[in-house]
Amino acid sequence: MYQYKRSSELFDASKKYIPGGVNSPVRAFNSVGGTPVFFEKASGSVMTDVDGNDYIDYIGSWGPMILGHAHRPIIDAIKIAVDHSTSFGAPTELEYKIAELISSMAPNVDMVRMVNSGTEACMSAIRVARGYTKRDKFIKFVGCYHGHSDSFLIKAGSGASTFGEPNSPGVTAGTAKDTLTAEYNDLDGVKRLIEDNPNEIAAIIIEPVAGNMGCVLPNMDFLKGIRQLCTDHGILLIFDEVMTGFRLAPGGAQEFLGIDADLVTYGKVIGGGMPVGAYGGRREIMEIVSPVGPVYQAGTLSGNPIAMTAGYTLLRELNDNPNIYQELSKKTVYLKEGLEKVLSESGFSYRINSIGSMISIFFTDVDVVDFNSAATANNDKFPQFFHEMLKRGIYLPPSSFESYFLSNSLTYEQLDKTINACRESLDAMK
Ligand code: KE4
Repeated sequence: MYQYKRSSELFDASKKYIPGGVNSPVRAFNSVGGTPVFFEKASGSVMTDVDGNDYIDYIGSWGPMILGHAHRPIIDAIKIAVDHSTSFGAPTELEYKIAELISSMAPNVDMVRMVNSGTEACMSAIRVARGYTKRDKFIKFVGCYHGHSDSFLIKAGSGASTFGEPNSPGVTAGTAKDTLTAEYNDLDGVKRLIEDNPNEIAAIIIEPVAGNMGCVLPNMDFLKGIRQLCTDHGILLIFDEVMTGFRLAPGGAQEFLGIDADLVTYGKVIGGGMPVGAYGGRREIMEIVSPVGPVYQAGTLSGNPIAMTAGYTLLRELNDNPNIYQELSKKTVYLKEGLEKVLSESGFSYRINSIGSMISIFFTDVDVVDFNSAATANNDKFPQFFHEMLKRGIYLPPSSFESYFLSNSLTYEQLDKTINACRESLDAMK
């Protein structure tokens, strides 16, 4: 039987020095209740907590661990790099090599700038779009999360929506006025915003596959529609691929869905678990970024050699072995079919959305296509399910507004264990 004695002790101790005892809100288990599990180590698809309990991991550090934790080639490469200093604050050959590799993998990315988080990537992309178009406003979608920069905390998804404070204190009215919001998959809503704000909108930023309201798929006519609207109105289409980049395909959602973006933001996989974000796009746009152009953006640790080593090692393996994506997709389909079977026999209302190696279970009887439908699943069923799975050694994201991420280190035996744990958990919930 799982016990969380040491996690509880550490949680109590941490709350004295860290707000909520965590360095990112979703980790506090506010949405599911109970004590967050503190971890000590992980390898492949198994994480071990401070009480010695093992879990099959479906968070993967929120996306980076696409080939599993402590992936040996990454660890070995970092061990070599770290002996040559942990930071130079000056250009290195590796930064050129990873930029060249990203440009070869991602469509429409002639140039890329490294930053240190997905938030930094998205806020920088908005600034570039504003500088390039000389317009102030941008459109985002309710339930999409682009990091915690002020202009995004307007009906944000992910932690903010779970947190119940869609408009975070500290965001000024002056900032909020330039952020327009539409419903995901609602093309008419976007058209109305463009008509109501003629020649004022610099960008539309979107998660091409949403992961911050749970996994929500785009209607392809919607996605093609906003692409066309952007082209017609001189608006830059920004794909926030912090989750989908290098996960759905080597070329991310642009390749997987066949839609061209004007700017793309990255995070998570690109750093192999180290703090890395990036934004990139066509040369004509990216050359307005300092020091070539006037749009300023900078970072002490941007392109950090250890982070670049981890990211480059991972991206090179993904690029050299595209069969990984088929293997990941097969495992995700296998898991989804297994979960469908046990959920369909459980008597509980549910939906499962999945694409590539992203998947989410929603305890609702409506199709989940946007934030409002996702919110119908934010009920007492998910917390019960989460904890029943946790004590059976399955570690899911602690919120119904999150996508699960599969890693290619998952075995079919672990997938079967997950499906069986789901069956037992649903039985225990009756
Ligand atoms: P970071 O600043 O957390 O590296 O990236 C922000 C971000 C931007 N865009 C998308 C699509 C994202 O999913 C994220 C961050 N994702 C969350 C998971 N929902 C990170 C987990 C957390 O906030 O602790």
